[in-house]
Amino acid sequence: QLPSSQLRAYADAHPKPPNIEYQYGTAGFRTLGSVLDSVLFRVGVLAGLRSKRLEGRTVGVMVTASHNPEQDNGVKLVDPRGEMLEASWEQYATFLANAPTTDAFLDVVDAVVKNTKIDLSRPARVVYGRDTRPSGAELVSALEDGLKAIGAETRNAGITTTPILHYLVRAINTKGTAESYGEDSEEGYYLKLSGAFKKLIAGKTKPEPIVIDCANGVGALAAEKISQHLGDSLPMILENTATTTKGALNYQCGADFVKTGQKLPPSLADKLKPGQRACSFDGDADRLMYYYLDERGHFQMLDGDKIAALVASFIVDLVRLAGLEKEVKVGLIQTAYANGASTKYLSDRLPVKCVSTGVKHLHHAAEHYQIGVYFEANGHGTILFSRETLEKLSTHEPNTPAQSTALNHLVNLTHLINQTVGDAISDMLLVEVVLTHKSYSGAEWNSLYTDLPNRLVKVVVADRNAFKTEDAERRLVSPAGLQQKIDELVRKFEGGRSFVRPSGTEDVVRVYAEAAIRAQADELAYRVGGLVY
Ligand code: 16G
Ligand code: ZN
Repeated sequence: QLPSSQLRAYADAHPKPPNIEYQYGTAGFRTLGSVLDSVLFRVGVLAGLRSKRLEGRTVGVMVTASHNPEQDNGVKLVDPRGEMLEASWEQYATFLANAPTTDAFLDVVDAVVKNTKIDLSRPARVVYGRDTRPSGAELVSALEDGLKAIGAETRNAGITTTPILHYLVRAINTKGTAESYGEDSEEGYYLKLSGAFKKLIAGKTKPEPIVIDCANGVGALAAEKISQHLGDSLPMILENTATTTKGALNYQCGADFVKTGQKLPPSLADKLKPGQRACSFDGDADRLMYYYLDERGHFQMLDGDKIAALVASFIVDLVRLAGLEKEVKVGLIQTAYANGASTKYLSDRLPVKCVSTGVKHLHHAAEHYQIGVYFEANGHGTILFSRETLEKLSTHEPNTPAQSTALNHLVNLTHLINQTVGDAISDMLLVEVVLTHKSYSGAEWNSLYTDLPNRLVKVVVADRNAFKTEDAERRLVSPAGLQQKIDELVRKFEGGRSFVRPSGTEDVVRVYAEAAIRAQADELAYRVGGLVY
């Protein structure tokens, strides 16, 4: 039986504002922090229900709006293995958030319980964390009310990165089992990653210091801690660490700023020496962008596609060197935003698949390989090792010292990589390992392939829901006739490629175009934009 008088009393304290329609989308709920109180309360209740449905396994709640402006906030749920909330539950989240009154809300709770056959006598366990946003503390107390209302056992992970929260969820649920993911504490995370990193670079030339733009967000705190664990095995220079300065979060810095503007954060302009490696995290440290200034002082960006090219090739080589290429198939997952040059480069080395935008699509597709690598061009990505692969790596008998070394590296990589979700810190350490092993500078890494010039524009349209896509968002099925017009236009541009899709996070339609030369990519984007408008 639901504790309905208790639920009602708490719910009355967190009324839904009228005239706002919330949606649990690709990135959970995300909007202005000032209108999220009722949503956080209701997400607390939902998290409790989700855990009860999963027989008391711990679920996670992360309060963040990632790379969005500081006044925004958001919330998303994490399932017990550390992956995103099962897609079929997104609609329950949306229904709950939009119930106009307490009565309506209680009705939706009842419906969810019936629909998903929840045994309410089961325990509920929830771990939660938040980023550094000023609205975070109050939103967390609304969340806590929801968790109390449903009677959940809770654990507060405090101010932490999104990937650390995902790590904790998995570590808590695998504690004491054969699949233990590590100590279920933030310290456990730092120990796991730094330990694996040190083993992977043992005996190699120590990397030069790396400059890290922490986006003035929670990544600054985590980078500081991992840096203490790494000591001189990876010297770091931390920039944009003003986590308590109002208005600083993601402002003119961070991975999204760099990727969208294809430029350096102004705050780094005087600090980077030519050739020096630098990278940016986003506001919750789950995206990573690398870059450097070339000898002429020009900005050179190494985005998620370049990271994929670097690390996927490295893994393919290690699997071959370990003598496992027949048993362990490595695959790569991209989205339509992947630069065409990266797809070409990677297709020569391993199977490449294209899926719709959004981590859940990439993650699920990657699970179909023994080792599945996925990266979005925006810098979010990770590598998944299937259960059999982990077992094979731990039991395989190498025939030669070279095989043994490669096998050891693979095993250590499974500890270095945060397999629950993209993780700026873990991905940065992974990149540093590969660069160290290959003795690559940024320029050598960059020369693996040359990006095709590309342009992304947003177009405000009357109704973005009128735009429907197929073929992993690469073609439009509606509005009728539009795709043919795009095709005709694209044919006129050498190396041209363009696609149109409705955004899942903003009320706009996005147009992507690439072509053999810069001016043509720009022109194609604007002309396709003209067709859409
Ligand atoms: C969200 C997604 C990201 C995707 C982006 C696309 C997650 C955790 N994040 O940030 O993967 O690239 O949305 O935004 O799924 P758009 O639909 O507005 O282009
Ligand atoms: Zn993020």
